[in-house]
Amino acid sequence: MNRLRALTLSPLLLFAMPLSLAPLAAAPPPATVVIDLSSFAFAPSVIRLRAGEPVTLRLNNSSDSVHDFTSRLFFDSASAVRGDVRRGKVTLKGRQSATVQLTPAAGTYTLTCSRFTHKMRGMSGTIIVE
Ligand SMILES: [Cu+2]
Repeated sequence: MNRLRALTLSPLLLFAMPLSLAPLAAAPPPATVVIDLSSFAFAPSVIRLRAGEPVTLRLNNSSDSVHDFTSRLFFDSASAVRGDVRRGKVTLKGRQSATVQLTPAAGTYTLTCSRFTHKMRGMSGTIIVE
């Protein structure tokens, strides 16, 4: 209570108050997981998600080359998939980003880039949903 009173009495801290109180006032937004695609890696290469909980995947291609985020079983078993997923694959041109929203199903899925030789050069990973 004293702390709150101090906040309201100080113009400087008052300015900062909406930020500090925001987590209490608003419902938590759907989780967002950011995955970086580069030549030749996924970062993180192990992606952990919660089964049955909606999640937003933010895919960023930080390279100048085309890469894709391919996990056929992962996308096929997920529900409420929104985004540019085609046959288990999201393709990103150089420096392009994409957002996919879905509700994942429990399982362990292989993640790869399907571009020629990219998997053997390091573009593979695992999606663990539990
Ligand atoms: Cu690639």
